[in-house]
Amino acid sequence: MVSGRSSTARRRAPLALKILVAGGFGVGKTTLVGAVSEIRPLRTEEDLSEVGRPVDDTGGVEAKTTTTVAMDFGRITLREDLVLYLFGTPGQDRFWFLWDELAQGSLGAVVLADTRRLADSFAAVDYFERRGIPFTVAVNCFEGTERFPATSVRAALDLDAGVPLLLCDARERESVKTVLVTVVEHALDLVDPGHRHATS
Ligand SMILES: Nc1nc2c(ncn2[C@@H]2O[C@H](COP(=O)(O)OP(=O)(O)OP(=O)(O)O)[C@@H](O)[C@H]2O)c(=O)[nH]1
Ligand SMILES: [Mg+2]
Repeated sequence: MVSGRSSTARRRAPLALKILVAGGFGVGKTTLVGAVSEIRPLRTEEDLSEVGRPVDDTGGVEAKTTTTVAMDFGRITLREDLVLYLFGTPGQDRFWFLWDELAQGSLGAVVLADTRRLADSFAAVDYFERRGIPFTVAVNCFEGTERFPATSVRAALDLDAGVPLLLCDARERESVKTVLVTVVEHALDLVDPGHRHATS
């Protein structure tokens, strides 16, 4: 039987997966989405104002002048039949109410971490653990910061043995792509242990 246009189109449609990019305030989420997105990333940056000072914890990132107030959005084609839609979460506590909405339908998540302020990533790790959303931790290596062995970071974050942890530079496309491939592989391993490696 000759297949119609719609079935051909269906066959060719790439697999689209939703990935969250989470982590504490100023850890590099917006930077990460911008580094890999092949479309102009949607950003929702607002100035960090004096009004927000009492509620926004800017300790350690005093040079930061803006913050994400809703989400970042970007897209990357990992392979011709595999597209990722990236949703960056806002980093500050006052935006927690948005997370459940953003997390809906996501395959997995990256938790970005900064070793100078690891505790800022605890909430994101807890969030994904509680909801059973597969996640990978990526330590964003800012220049001049001390490098800690992966085992210490794992212990500090109290990660389960199966959770991948890797180092990255959120500004570097290739580095971020490696993180995203790890997220997808890990998530697919959990949801479908028999899957053929979708990103290889
Ligand atoms: N040196 C260095 N600077 C970085 C890196 N990643 C991000 N930055 C800088 O750190 C600052 C914070 O980055 P953002 O990407 O806005 O962080 P964020 O996690 O989106 O912040 P919020 O949305 O406010 O929580 C920006 O000034 C970036 O240019 C990095 O890997 N190395
Ligand atoms: Mg941001």
